[in-house]
Amino acid sequence: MDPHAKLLLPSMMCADFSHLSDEVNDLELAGADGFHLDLMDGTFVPNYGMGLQDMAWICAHANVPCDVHMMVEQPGRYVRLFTELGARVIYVHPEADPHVARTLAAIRDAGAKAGIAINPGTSFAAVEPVLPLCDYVLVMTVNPGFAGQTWLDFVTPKIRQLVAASHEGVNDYEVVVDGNCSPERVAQASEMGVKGFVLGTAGLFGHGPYAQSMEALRNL
Ligand code: S6P
Ligand code: MG
Repeated sequence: MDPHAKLLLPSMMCADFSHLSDEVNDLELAGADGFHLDLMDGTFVPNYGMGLQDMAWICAHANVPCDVHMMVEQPGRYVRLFTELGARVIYVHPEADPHVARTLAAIRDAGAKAGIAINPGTSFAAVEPVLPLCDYVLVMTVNPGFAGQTWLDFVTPKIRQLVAASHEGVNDYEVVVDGNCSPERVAQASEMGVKGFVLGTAGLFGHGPYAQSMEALRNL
């Protein structure tokens, strides 16, 4: 596989749940590299989603890996639940977990890839100590909880810092961005060295045939 290839990850909270099976098939045929599954508890973020049954169904039926983005308080409680569903990556927010180092180690111990997801207001310095424990770093470019928001420009310098530190010394992780990944933003972030893109309403859903959008994004 091309080491510079992008990871294109449809955000399934944006899918049409009245045709979930077709959505999964169509997105796979269009070249999705994995599915991004958002879990929200109504406390860490002011929204609820996705249903556990829907997440389990997608994990069981998908032919590509599933990544779980836990926007919940004390995410360590649910690591086993999602590794048992077969998640490839489990992302936890350090803002929701006073023992995030322990949780990241538990994710790896359970056989999944460990990820942190970072709120727009959380600095590079705040997560630097735990970067050696991460396989992926998910940079939120919007405040987590909702699709269809605007990219926050003040996050861009932090993306550069995280990319610069990604394969340096004891660090070995890939940077993924989540929130308003439009074709313009994907092109900019890719130029900066970002590997993965969570695709919602800005770049994939509601823009015509998935294969066409995905091919255009991949070739940017
Ligand atoms: C919610 C969640 C995200 C969204 C995605 C939507 O914060 O973590 O994964 O589903 O960001 O993308 P878009 O293009 O609608 O902003
Ligand atoms: Mg997400």
